[in-house]
Amino acid sequence: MALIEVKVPDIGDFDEVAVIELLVKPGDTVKAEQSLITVESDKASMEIPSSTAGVVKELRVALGDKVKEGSVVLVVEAEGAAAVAPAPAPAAAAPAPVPVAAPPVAAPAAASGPVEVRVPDIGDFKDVAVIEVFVKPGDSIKVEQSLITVESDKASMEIPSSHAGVLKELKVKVGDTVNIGDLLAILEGSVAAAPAAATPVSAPAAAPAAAAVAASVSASVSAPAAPAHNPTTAPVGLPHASPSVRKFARELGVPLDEVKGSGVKGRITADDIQNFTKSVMAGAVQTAAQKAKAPASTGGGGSELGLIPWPKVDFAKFGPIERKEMGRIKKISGANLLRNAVMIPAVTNFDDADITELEAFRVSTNKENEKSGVKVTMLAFLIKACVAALKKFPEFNSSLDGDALIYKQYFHIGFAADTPNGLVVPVIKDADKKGVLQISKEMSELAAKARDGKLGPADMSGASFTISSLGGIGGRYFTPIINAPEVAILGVCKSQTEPVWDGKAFQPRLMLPLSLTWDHRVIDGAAAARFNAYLGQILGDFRRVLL
Ligand code: CAO
Repeated sequence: MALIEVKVPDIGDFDEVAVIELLVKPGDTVKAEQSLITVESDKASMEIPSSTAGVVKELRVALGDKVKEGSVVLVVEAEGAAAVAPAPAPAAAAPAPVPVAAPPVAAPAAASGPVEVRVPDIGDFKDVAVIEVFVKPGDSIKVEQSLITVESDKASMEIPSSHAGVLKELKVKVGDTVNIGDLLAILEGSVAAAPAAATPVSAPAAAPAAAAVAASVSASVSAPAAPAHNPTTAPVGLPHASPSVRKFARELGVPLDEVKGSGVKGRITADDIQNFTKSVMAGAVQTAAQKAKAPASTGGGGSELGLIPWPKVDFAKFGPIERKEMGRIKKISGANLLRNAVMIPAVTNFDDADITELEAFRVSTNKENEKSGVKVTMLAFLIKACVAALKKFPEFNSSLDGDALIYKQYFHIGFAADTPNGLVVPVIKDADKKGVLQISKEMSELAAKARDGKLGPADMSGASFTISSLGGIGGRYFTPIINAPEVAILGVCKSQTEPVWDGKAFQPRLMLPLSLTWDHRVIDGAAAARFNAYLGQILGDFRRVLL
C-alpha cells in the first residue's frame, strides 16, 4: 500500500484560496474524484476532489488555511498502485488539461450601441445551471459586476459582465443551463469592455490548464474577465455555502438566504441546513414563504396544513348524480369559513336565557305598533343586549393584530342572513346609538336587500361582533364559526317553554338557547361563561341595559 500525497491541482489563476470546509477526516475511505475540501475565493467556491482512492491517513490542511496549486491536502493510503493518479488533476473534473481557447465572447473594447454579454470560457464544463440572477432590466451594470451564478455538481461561480452599461435585456433565468458563448444579456450605452474580456486569451499564459479541474471553471471565468477585481468585495447576494451544501438545500427546498451559517465567516454548512429543516418541521421557525402565507390577523401563525388530499370519488358509480357549480357567495363564504375554522382555536359555550318577560313585552309592543309597520324582532333585542355585554367585556369586541389587540370603541353588529344564494352577514352600524325599533327596521331592510342580492360591500363590512340566529327555524344549540377578524360570535336557536325550578316549584319559562363561540387566543373560558351569564341577566330583565 502506497502513501500518496493528494495535492491541490491547477486551480487556474487563483493564488491562495481559503479552505472553508473539510469534507473528509482521517480514517475515511475516499473514492477517486470524491470531494475532499471546499475552497473559496471572493467570486467562487469549489470542491477539490481526490486524485486517488484509498483511506485518509492524515489531513494536512485546516479550516482557514490558504492553499494554492501544489499544496498538500491530505495523505491517502492508496488501494493499489494502479489507483494512484499520475497527476493531482482530478480525473472526473477534466480527464486532461484543456488549454483555454479564445472564447467566442470577445467583445469590442469599447462600444456605444447595444453590446452582447456572453458566457466566457468556463473551462470544460457543459450545461451548467443558472442558480441565481443578480440583475434585472434597467439596472446599471459595471464592468466585472456579477450577473448570474451558475453551478455544476462541483462548483458554483459568478459570471461577471464584460462591459458596463444599462441592462436592456436579460437572456437567461434561474433554471436555464448555459454553455460557453451563450448570450446572457444585452447592454446599452456600453462604455468599455473589461480589458481581459476583450482579450480573454491573455489568461492562458497564467493558467495554462485552467480547465483541468472543477475549480478551474471559476478561474477561467474570473481570470479573463476580472483582471483587477477587488478581493474584499463580498459576493453579491450569494449566501456563503459550498456547491454540495447548495445542492443539499435545493433538494430539501431550504431557502439558503434564510439559513444562519455557523461555519467560518458565517458559512452555511450541511449541519446548518439540517438544523434549519428540523426547526421548520418542529414549528420553531417559519420560512419567509410560510410567513407570507399566514394571514396577518393570526399574528404570524399558521401555514400549510400538510393534509392528505381530498378524497376523489366517482359518485356516478354509486347512482345517478347531477353536478352544479357553487354560486359566487357560497365560494367566497366557504373559503372564509374554512380559514376561520382552521386558523382560530375556537371554543363554544352553551347557556340558556330566560326570555319569558322579554317575549311578552315584544309581543305586546308589536301589538301596540301594529300600524307602524315595524315589527320588533327578538334578534333586535339580542343585538341591544349584546352591545351591553360587549361594553362590559370589551375583549369580545376586539380583533387580533399580530401580538396586539385592537379594542373597538364602536359597536357594529353583524347578523347572519340566509338567502337563496347563500349566507351573507349584513351589519347594523352603531347599534349602541340606536333603539330596538330602529334596529328592527334596519334589520328588516337589510334582510330584504340580502334576499334580493342587493347588499353592497358597505352593508356587509365593519362588524365588530356577529349574531347568527336560527331562532325562526329551530334547533337547540350549534357551534357557529367566528367571522374573522372578529373574536366571538353568538349563535341563537329556537326558544322553548321549559320547566325551570324556582326553588319551590317548576315554573314554565321561555328559554332561549345561546351558543357563544370565542377565540381562545383572546378570550378565556371564564370570561365566556361570564359573558353568557351577563347576557342571560339582561335578556331576563331588559331594564339592566339602562344601567
Ligand atoms: N325563538 C323562537 N322563535 C323565534 C326566534 C327564537 N329565537 N327568533 C325568531 N323567532 C320567530 C319570530 O318571532 C318569527 O315568528 P313570527 O313570524 O310568529 O313573529 C319567526 O321566528 C321568523 O323570524 P325571522 O327568522 O323571520 O326573523 P328573525 O328576526 O328571527 O331573523 C334573519 C331574521 C334574517 C336573521 C333570519 O331570517 C335568517 O336569515 N336566519 C338564518 C340565519 C342563519 O342562517 N344562520 C346560520 C348561520 S351558520 O350557517
